[in-house]
Amino acid sequence: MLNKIIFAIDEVLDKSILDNLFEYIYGIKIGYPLLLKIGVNETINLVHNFIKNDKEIIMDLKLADIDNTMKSIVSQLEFADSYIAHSFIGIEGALDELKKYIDEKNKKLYLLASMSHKGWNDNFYPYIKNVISKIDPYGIVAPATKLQILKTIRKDFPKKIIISPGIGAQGGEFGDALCYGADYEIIGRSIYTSKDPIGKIKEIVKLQEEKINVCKGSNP
Ligand code: NUP
Repeated sequence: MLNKIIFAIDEVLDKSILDNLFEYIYGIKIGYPLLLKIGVNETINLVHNFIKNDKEIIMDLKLADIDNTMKSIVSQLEFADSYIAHSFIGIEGALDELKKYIDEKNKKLYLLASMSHKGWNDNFYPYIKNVISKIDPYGIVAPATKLQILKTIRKDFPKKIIISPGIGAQGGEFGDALCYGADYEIIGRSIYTSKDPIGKIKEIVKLQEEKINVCKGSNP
């Protein structure tokens, strides 16, 4: 079975529901909404089975500050495997030290290359691309709502892991990002607002598989 879903949990949900989704999920992405609603310890309890079984836990706080502040944030969230930071903050005094710190802890850094909302300005992409090339993160976040920019980012960074949000609730179609170069699709509301999250995630996996079968071999 295809295992290409990173589940974005931005709402409090029942631990038993989450545990029932286990086999369909590659990893979990946690951000401010959940951390602020239930706190760090409750969040750890909620995703306990995923931590225990080595599923990737991605902390999406879109770090965008000076090095010292970002390192302090990361040090308080060591249950995570990976951290997402903005690229626009630049290298010296920010991403250089953050990357070093995360490397020392054997954790992973993802940098945002472009965002999924309409107002994000991709005219700055050449600057962002330069920052990403110099920092050399483990992975990149790139939007499923803008498939051409996703394709460009994949071409510019052929070896990086690309994770892609904007599917379902934001309009992207399930499976499209996988065809345009993403390794994983980040999906939140489509699953956790469904009355039948397990039925929904099974349906999503099926749609992803169908899309991949069609685009495989072709060059979108
Ligand atoms: O460009 C981005 N767009 C985006 O939606 C970068 C992100 N990190 N996200 C996050 O992905 C967003 O904060 C949310 O946690 C998730 C998408 O969730 P949903 O729209 O599927 O509910």
